[in-house]
Amino acid sequence: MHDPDQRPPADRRPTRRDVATEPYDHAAGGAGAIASVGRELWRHTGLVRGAKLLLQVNQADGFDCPGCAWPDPPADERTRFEFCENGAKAVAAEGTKRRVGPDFFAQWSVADLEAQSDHWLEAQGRLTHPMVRRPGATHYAPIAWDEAFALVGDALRDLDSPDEAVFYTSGRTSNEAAFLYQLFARQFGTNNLPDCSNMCHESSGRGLGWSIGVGKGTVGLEDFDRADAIFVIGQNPGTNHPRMLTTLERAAKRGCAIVSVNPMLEKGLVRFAHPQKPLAILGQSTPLCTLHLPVRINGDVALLKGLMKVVLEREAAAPGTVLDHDFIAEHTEGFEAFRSALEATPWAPLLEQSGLSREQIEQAADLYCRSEATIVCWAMGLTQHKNGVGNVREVVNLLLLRGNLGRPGAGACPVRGHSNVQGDRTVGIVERPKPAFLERLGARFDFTPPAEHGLDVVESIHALHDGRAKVFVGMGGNFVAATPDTDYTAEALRRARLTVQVSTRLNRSHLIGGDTMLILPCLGRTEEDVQAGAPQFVSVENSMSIVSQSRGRRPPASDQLRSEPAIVAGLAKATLGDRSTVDWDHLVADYDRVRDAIEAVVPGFDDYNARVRVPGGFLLPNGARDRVWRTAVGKARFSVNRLPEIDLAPGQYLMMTVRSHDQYNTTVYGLDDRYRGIYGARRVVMMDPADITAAGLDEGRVVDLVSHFRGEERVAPGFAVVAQSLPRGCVATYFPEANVLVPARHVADESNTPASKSVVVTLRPA
Ligand SMILES: Nc1nc2c(c(=O)[nH]1)N[C@H]1C(S)=C(S)[C@@H](COP(=O)(O)OP(=O)(O)OC[C@H]3O[C@@H](n4cnc5c(=O)[nH]c(N)nc54)[C@H](O)[C@@H]3O)O[C@H]1N2
Ligand SMILES: Nc1nc2c(c(=O)[nH]1)N[C@H]1C(S)=C(S)[C@@H](COP(=O)(O)OP(=O)(O)OC[C@H]3O[C@@H](n4cnc5c(=O)[nH]c(N)nc54)[C@H](O)[C@@H]3O)O[C@H]1N2
Ligand SMILES: [Mo]
Repeated sequence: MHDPDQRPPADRRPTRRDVATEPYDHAAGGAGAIASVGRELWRHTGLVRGAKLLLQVNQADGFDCPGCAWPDPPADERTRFEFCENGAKAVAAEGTKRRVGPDFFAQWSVADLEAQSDHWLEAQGRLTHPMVRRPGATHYAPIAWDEAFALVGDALRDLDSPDEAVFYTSGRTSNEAAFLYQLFARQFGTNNLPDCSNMCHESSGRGLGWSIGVGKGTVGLEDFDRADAIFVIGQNPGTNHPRMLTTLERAAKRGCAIVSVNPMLEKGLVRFAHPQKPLAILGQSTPLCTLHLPVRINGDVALLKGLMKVVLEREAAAPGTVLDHDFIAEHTEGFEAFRSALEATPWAPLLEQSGLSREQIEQAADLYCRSEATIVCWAMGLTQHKNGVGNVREVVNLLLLRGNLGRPGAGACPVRGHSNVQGDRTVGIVERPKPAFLERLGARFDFTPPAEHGLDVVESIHALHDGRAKVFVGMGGNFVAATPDTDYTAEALRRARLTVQVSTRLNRSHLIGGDTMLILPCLGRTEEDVQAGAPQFVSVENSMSIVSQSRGRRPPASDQLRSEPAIVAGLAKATLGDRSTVDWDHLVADYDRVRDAIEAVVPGFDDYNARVRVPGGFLLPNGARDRVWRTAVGKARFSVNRLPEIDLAPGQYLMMTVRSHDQYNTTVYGLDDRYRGIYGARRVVMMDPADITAAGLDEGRVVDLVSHFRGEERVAPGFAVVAQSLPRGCVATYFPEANVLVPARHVADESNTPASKSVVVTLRPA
């Protein structure tokens, strides 16, 4: 499972590795970004073709960037260049000229492919034909679409119960495909619909749902133009949401305070030069960050509690001037219990656990108290901890104190990952569906959907491992590489009878699977989708609940490719046959019909087909934005969250797994991490220079990483030590190389999200 490019040979294990490190002292973005895009386009698409493709990104009549879920500016404010360096890499990868077809699979056995690195696999190009690896075969062989569908249908019908099948979704799937996919799974009879959200913002959904009655953010892009303070907690926008930097830059220029809470001083938040503005290339950059708080890993609850203690102290010193008493009285519940718990919390553990001084926390509190409108943004640094849901609830506590919800310039902003991960949930990709949703789905299609809750990602892994699940279908994504506990998960997938991957490019999940493995190649976002002779478009929902259309215009990578909706229809027909109350062919022949069905089932999609055609799309309703609280108590709720227990024995470190600047999740574009100044290697462990010295190590030294969980040990061999400014006791590695160290049972309370940002490790000399 390890990247063999970088794995030390077992017999001759080096003790040092050359990793070039060089401090990156330029602004983020700027000329460095342009050079990097140029290289990626050249490699995959050729410059002219690539440039044409980029002009269509995020245009009202083009396709939605397959990169992140950061919203686009209103249609009339878009420039010709609404893409970022990393979105450009994602587009280039999809538009690659390279092809992985039957010849390729005849040449390469599955075992040979397994020995290649993830980076190499993805770089081979686009999948062109349906392929099957039959039981016992060494190679994949071509298979006709109808035969492939029949194979899946037979396997599914053969199961003792529909709950023995698992239907995974990654967040690039369009609303239309996702809706059909969940309809298929539920007509088949299961709610086993795990998705990448389970590993991503599930903690946000749970925390926000409990606290404010909606599991989504409450701000729009326009709020960033009115905020006085923006907190960015546990997020690295310079790399993962580069277009957000443009928004932050605008805010910083008009004097908005920007506070970064992050163990690392992420480059993108320090200085930013807009890569599409010539002046920026000449070196004029905006200082973005007003205050950086280098919190210890998982020290956020402690920090937020400290910050709120200061807010309460300021209120006590000048009553009536700090808290929004009217808001608290009218809109919230639980304030007194929250206040007394906080007052009873001593400072010492808060300072100890956050790793910050009281002065640092007071500085942040000053900015918060002075701001009349505050937005808090966050991402994986808050969600992927045992107390991920608690982290999110503490963020809401902070916002509630000064009424920072449901008014201009203020609110909660969980910044989503995949470009349609939010939309997939909205249209029904959820393993714990609400009864009202099932009722409307059943009524629209005249059947009784299963009511029992299904399996999430981690539960699916265990079920496959135990034999409770036997068939795995992946609608996009790279399950084996993205999930925790790589060896355990790989074994789980190998125990399946059948694993099916609907994919655009080759990845590890095509090589590690069940007795029979099937690859169903699909169209990408950028490609023209024609059904029944007519071109179609799909729709997606961004991080701020705006639904808009996405239309690909390029000729497909192969004439064999089918669209995701068409593939779902094929699978459904072959599986359900006459049992189905859905006319799949009719539905999929015109995506307007799918959208009509979504409108009938999901609230907020009124006039879907008309409104999605308006440039810029439409906003879905969101109670909390209008101060309508759909919580169990009808109000927004203060919560009391325990301080996490972080017990590190001597020699142990808390490890976070993060993304480099040169990857999209499990897709590794290259081996450099420009803003962090790390070049040419990904099997590295980032440590503070003081920790390196204290441990008797030096830069370049190769160590094995050992994780510790409930007496179990997991080992990842051969990581080179690199220096990076971090709080003492905190280290960082890259996802997915380090996933082998993340125990599948080390998950967040309530959301069951793998706690991949707080893994206890020791370093062993290699
Ligand atoms: N180019 C590119 N864009 C992407 C992706 C990609 O891989 N590449 N992935 C997409 C997806 S699916 C997602 S979910 C998002 C992910 O976006 P991010 O959440 O920004 O991604 P990570 O690299 O996981 O970064 C987490 C950040 O949290 C910090 N952090 C870690 N632990 C803690 C902690 O305990 N407390 C605090 N305060 N901070 C902490 C890390 O230092 C890091 O800066 O990006 C999306 N966009
Ligand atoms: N240790 C650790 N683990 C993590 C994380 C972490 O921070 N640390 N982050 C987690 C997070 S936030 C997430 S979201 C998950 C991501 O988990 P996934 O979504 O499962 O993984 P990706 O790497 O985004 O999936 C990439 C694959 O999707 C396929 N693909 C690309 N475009 C399309 C398309 O248009 N259609 C279809 N059908 N397929 C397509 C390609 O074949 C590509 O190989 O990983 C999680 N795992
Ligand atoms: Mo994600």
